[in-house]
Amino acid sequence: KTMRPWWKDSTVYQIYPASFKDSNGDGIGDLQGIIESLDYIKSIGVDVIWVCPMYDSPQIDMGYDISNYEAVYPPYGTVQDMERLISEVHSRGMRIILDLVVNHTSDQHQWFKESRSSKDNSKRDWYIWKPAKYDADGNRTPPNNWRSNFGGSAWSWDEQTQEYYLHLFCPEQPDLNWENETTRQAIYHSAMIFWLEKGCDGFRVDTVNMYSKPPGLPDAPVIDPGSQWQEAGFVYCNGPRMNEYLEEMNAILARYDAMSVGECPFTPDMSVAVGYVSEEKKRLSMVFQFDSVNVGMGNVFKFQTTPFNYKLADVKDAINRTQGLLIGTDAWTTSFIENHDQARCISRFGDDSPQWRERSGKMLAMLFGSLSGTLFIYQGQEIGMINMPKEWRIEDEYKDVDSTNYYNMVAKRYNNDPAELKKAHEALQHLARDHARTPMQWTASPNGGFTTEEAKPWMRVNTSTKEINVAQQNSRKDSVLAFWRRMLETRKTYNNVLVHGEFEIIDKDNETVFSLLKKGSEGKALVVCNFSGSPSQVPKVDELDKMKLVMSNVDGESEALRPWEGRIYLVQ
Ligand code: TEU
Ligand code: CA
Repeated sequence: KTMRPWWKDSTVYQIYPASFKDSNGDGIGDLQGIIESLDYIKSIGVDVIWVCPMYDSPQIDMGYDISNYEAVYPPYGTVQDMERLISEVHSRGMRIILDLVVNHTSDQHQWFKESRSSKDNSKRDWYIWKPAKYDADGNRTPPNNWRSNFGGSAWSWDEQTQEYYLHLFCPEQPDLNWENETTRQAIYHSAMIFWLEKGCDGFRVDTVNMYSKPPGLPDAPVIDPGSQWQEAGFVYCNGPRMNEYLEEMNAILARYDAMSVGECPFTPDMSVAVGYVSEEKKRLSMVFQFDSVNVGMGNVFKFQTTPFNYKLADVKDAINRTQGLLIGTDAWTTSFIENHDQARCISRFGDDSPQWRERSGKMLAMLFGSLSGTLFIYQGQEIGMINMPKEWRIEDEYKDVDSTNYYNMVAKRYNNDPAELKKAHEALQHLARDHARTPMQWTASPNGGFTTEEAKPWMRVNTSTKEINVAQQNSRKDSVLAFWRRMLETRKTYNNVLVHGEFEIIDKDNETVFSLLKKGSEGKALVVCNFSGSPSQVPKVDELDKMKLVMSNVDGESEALRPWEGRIYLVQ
């Protein structure tokens, strides 16, 4: 057997600590809750867990605003609990990766407090400070027109020192200045080495391609003439020093045989992505590209879209691009369709009505479980959790700053115009990050077994927990959970085809059936997925008669594909 890095053949299970399992009845998930659930996680058949930020934080952006890399957010537990979690994961033969959030810190981090204290503080240059500009009327304006990811200008004015600082996300998330060598070393020691020394096996690297900013911080092209602030992702991502920074980080990770998976938005140029994950270049183990999860999102604002306005061809193109990264290169990639920033895939790409939600969920499991690269699944995806009920209120049942900022922006911009507000609400019902963040559904009881029945969960439990929950699915052979377990076994059995095979779309113009071939060193697979609520035909494939059906999400034989049916055929 060839020596392959351990992370290539792994499946990763992502945990969102606030919403996974509350062990002490305060309504907030915690590390002890994760520890108590490790046998369940192991039973799914995954190899690695990824824990979203559990660091100390004011929680403006759910822990992606870190005030101390070397401490745990007290409601989640302590550093000692993390040490226990790491050793409990290892003793079960699994690995654990943490979130590395180092494009920015919280404004409550000691580093930023010092940086903002005066212009001549020794940490002033650890963040990105610029003087104001003035328009023709003498009004103060930010250094450029960049829009923050959560709306508004990406710059905030600091009264005390009379300069602007950059924040690509919330004002409470100031961007670190990676050009400062001392800052980089501090980041590496506090955010990486501290946890690697404790035994963590690598990192999911947040916004990995934003650290190096373009020289001169040029304006973004105007695509939203109605606003001062413009989407600037294509301007500030993948700056000139990215490769250098990644090589520095990788040198540290290599000492610990640790993996890295970098989040890589705004990277349409595949050669840039390949440059990050080429084995020879030694920069990152793999990246998350956004092609698939962005399907159906608007260009100016991601929420500016009509729900379901995408075509199956868009999904095919997206997967074709990201799988294509492996062809003829020494690169590695990922397969995923959910995470804590995305709505539930059944509600977006399947059919979440009671009639079809399990079947379409299994079909999506089959599609993404058949792609090459390291597979990532998000908590609740394995039981087919769906979006929050439509009638939930933006005012209090949606919690994410991304959702509420967008809704408030629309209200202001269109003077509370009911038609515009309705459109925004519908987009949020479809795409908000909140849908992924409702508590994990363990049982059929009103709080879903996430916390005690007396407790008030920090976010309301989806009422679907009555029908969609771990307890019920554990005892059913035909559940989504049972299907995922079989899928992950099949992925291991046919590893050379499903994990490492070469991807090819066939019957590309078919508007209802997604058909793909995977060619591995020891065989070939045909995967067909019927993306519709009506019967469809299996495409004509040369060797179909020689292939054997290894998996289907519908019982019994049938020539035609039944609604939302998926099948995997194999020749060896
Ligand atoms: O996300 C970064 C990112 O590029 C997005 O997908 C982001 O969610 C979107 O632009 C919001 O409209 C990462 C984290 O995954 C996310 O949860 C954090 O909010 C963000 O970084 C800031 O740390
Ligand atoms: Ca708790």
